Amino acid sequence: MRPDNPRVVISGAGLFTPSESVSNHELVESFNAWVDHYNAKHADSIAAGELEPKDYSNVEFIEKASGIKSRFVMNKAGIVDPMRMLPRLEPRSNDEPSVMCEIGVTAAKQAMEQANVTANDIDAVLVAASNMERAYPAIAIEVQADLGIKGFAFDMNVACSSATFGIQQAYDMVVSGNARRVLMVNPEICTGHLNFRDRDSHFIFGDVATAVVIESAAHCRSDHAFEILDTKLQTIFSNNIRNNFGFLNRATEEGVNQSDKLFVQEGRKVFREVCPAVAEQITQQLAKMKIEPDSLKRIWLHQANKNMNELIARKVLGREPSAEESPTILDEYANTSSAGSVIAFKKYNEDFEPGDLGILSSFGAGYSIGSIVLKRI
Ligand code: CO8
Repeated sequence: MRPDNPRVVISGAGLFTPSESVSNHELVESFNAWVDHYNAKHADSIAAGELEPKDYSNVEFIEKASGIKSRFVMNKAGIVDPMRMLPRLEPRSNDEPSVMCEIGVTAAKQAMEQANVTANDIDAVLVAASNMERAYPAIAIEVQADLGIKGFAFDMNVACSSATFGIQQAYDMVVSGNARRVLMVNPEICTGHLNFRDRDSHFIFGDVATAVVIESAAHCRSDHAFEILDTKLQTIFSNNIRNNFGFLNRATEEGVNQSDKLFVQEGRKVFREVCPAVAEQITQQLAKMKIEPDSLKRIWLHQANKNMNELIARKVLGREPSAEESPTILDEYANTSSAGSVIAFKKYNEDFEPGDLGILSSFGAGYSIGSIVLKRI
């Protein structure tokens, strides 16, 4: 696509998986205990028709609607406690690494090891994620300092597409010569902004961190590199996935702690609008590159919903995708926002031979869609 540019590669990928996980059964048990408590507490208002009773959640529904069986989390006890239903993360002093920095650095070290690079080889750090645990200083600068990297660093947020947008930023920095190598990190603590009391979405997300190193092929010392043949980004404004948490909340006190300050979505609309847009973007991108969809060895899709991924892969390939062609990690990890497609890439690329092609794609709030065509070199 860009014949005059230097060739750029993803030379290493890393993954941090929390040690704790919550099964659908455990999540539903805690949700239903809270429902019983809520309905008993408001029995009079419910009987008077002033308040709707809450409905139970259901393990079978969750697995059928989403494909999710469990999710890794930073703190299980707080989430499954029906009187709390949110993670409990101990406060840290300003002299300790922040939680996002800590898990990001763990993933970053793995990516750097696979890329066969040290801190001195890297010139820029991006932390790209769907939420940041503080406004400033940037988590990326903290990660940079923790790893002893010189140069510059900044945070960016494109919700579920943060990683693919981050890869394109890194690609551009390498092509322009502004950085020899870029470390792009995705610490996603989704349970911190998930409403565990919302029956429609309480099962969707988990926590994780991923990282990749991006550099020119000429500098690459990795025996595990994938050339970035093309990147394509698209955004289309939508309120169907939204979180109104922000620094102005305190200026309108009546809104503080309301449910719109957490993840909210119109899941059906998202499904209907996003799937065709993603399939079309990938199809057009491949056509422009004269790549037959059938010649792709793998599609590493964003991991939001099993049915969504089957539909997108079917539209792109024009036939039923096999489990090897479009792997899922969703059953075990749930939706981990921007990290999902990178987890799929990390876990399912060992069988690639030089010349094999794949596409890594994300989609989510914004709406935002990113697709990166990769070739094993
Ligand atoms: N248990 C039992 N029944 C339920 C439950 C439940 N937990 N939840 C809903 N139901 C019921 C509903 O009440 C409804 O009943 P009825 O038919 O009687 O009205 C029925 O089940 C069907 O409900 P839905 O129509 O909502 O169910 P769907 O089949 O559409 O499945 C999904 C719901 C799984 C949410 C599906 O719509 C979906 O996956 N949509 C796409 C979502 C998506 O991909 N979103 C991307 C968001 S991620 C992103 O962009 C990043 C944001 C930043 C990260 C945030 C971190 C927190």
